[in-house]
Amino acid sequence: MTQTDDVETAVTRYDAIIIGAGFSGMYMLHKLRDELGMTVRLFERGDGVGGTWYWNRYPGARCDVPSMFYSYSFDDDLEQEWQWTERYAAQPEILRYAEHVADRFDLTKNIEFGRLVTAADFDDASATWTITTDEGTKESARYLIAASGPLSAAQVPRFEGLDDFAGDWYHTGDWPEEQVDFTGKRVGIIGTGSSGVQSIPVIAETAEHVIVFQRTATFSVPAQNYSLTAEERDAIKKDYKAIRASGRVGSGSGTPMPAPKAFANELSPAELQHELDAKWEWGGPAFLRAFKDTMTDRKANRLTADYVRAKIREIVKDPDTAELLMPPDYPIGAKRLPADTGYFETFNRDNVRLVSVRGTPIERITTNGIVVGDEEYKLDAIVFATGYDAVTGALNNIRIRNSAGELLKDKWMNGPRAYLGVMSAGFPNLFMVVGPSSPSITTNVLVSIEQHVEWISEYIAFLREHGIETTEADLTAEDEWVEHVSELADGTLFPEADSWYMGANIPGKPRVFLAYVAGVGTYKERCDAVAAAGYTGFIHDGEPAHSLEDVVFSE
Ligand code: N01
Repeated sequence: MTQTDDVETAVTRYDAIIIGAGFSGMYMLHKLRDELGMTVRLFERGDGVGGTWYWNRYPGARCDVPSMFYSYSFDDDLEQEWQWTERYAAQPEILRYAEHVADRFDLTKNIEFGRLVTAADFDDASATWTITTDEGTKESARYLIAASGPLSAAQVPRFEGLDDFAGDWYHTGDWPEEQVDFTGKRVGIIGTGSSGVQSIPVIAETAEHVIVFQRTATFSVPAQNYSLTAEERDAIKKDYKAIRASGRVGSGSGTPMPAPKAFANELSPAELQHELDAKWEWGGPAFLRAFKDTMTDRKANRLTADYVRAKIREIVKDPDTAELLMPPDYPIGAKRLPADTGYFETFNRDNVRLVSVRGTPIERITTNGIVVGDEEYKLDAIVFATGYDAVTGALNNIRIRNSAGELLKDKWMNGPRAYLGVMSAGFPNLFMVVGPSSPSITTNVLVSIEQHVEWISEYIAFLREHGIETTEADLTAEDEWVEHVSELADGTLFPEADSWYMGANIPGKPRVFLAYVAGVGTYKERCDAVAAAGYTGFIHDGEPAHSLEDVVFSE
């Protein structure tokens, strides 16, 4: 039932409020409203659906998971009717897909666009969350679902003088809706992660001059993108369920791709070369699966990294530029590996210059451009491809407070803590989709989103059926989960790089690995076992849901 309370500030009560109309929020809305018959309101700061694909309109933006699998699987008709045109769709096509889904399931009637949720407060007595929006309006619900996205809080470094810059500046993750024309302009691009790697080659095609300010040289592999034929699409669609399922088993990322055949030390030099060549030709993140131990063994990883370094030397004609582009000695893949189209080749263009800001950081921004060391680089526009306050940023930007007045942000001061990555102890009835310490960011996120949404909505159905008003994570279960997630990460090379996976890109952010790395299949088994045992590790209306002894996390 939806009702309006007759209180000072009108508060509309829903069964659930969802924050964010990206792929997580849209599916959650569909599930709760259409399958559980709940009253639901979704708040979205943008003026349309699509989440990350709404904001990331920068030139060259496209996914790095094959689109046939970077798409929902929950509806047979939807998956059969949509015709992806490229192996890796570009942003406009992915956004059209999100809009199509919104139309198909009539989602927008329950979405308030252009409304930023600024605060959320839980009241124990009524077991409700009340959210406040940037317009000062308040609405409440039994459940609050944070579908605010792991990569949505854009990070613009606070360079002195930015406000004085006379040209235009942009962040790749907050790109304007209207087309930006760089024709005839001198463009400075800061950042060489995935967004920089995708945008630099495309911007260089029209700009008069591009200056790339690189702090850490990146590894990158060719996406090997191509147009899909009807035959290719049909072949997958004929067997869609089984092919998708093959990507979800065991330690999978959720994307069907060729499995590594062997550990690196089991292969001869010729076999090593052959495996790396094959994965380079295959394209994209599969490159990290040349060997079974690429992400766990330093030697296997170095072989993989050196292969890319050799490719850079081969592609980039000017030896000094090639040396500057050489990634330093962090494990390949420990920072998210970009998939590019002509990235290294772009540095052979006459209108592209690479400036290393590793030893000599950007000093300040002036009216005319960027100052590094003694030189002022004159620019008409600056593109910040400087990334995100990942995973926790969007949540921490909302003042989330429990009945005792404690803030989630304070609880997470030394790193995020969440049981199964879905709920944080002390914050009842607040579910997170692809939250910290879930597989999300290291997987095909669409697969992780579907699993989370389905698990959470089944849990909510269970709570409603059993007349349970509040659920919250048990602190012991949460501690054990966080420790388990951290042990898994410590068994890999991920913690060895200063990456956003580790929170290392944000000054002052605690260094904690933000994801569960044992794969979507194993994670799903864990979540399903918890559900089957009666939601062990959660507290229902103040009572433990089940004995914690039923939950075993260690392998
Ligand atoms: O951000 P990043 P991103 N001075 O954090 C540099 C997803 N994504 O937006 O490495 C100078 O990776 C920073 O330097 P350093 C994907 O998961 C996917 O590119 O910290 N430089 C780095 O080079 C990805 O991983 C796709 O030393 C500064 C860059 O900015 C995630 O989003 C496409 C600086 C930031 O790289 C984030 O990628 C795009 C400073 N003060 C994004 N501060 C697909 O392909 C930062 N940098 C699907």
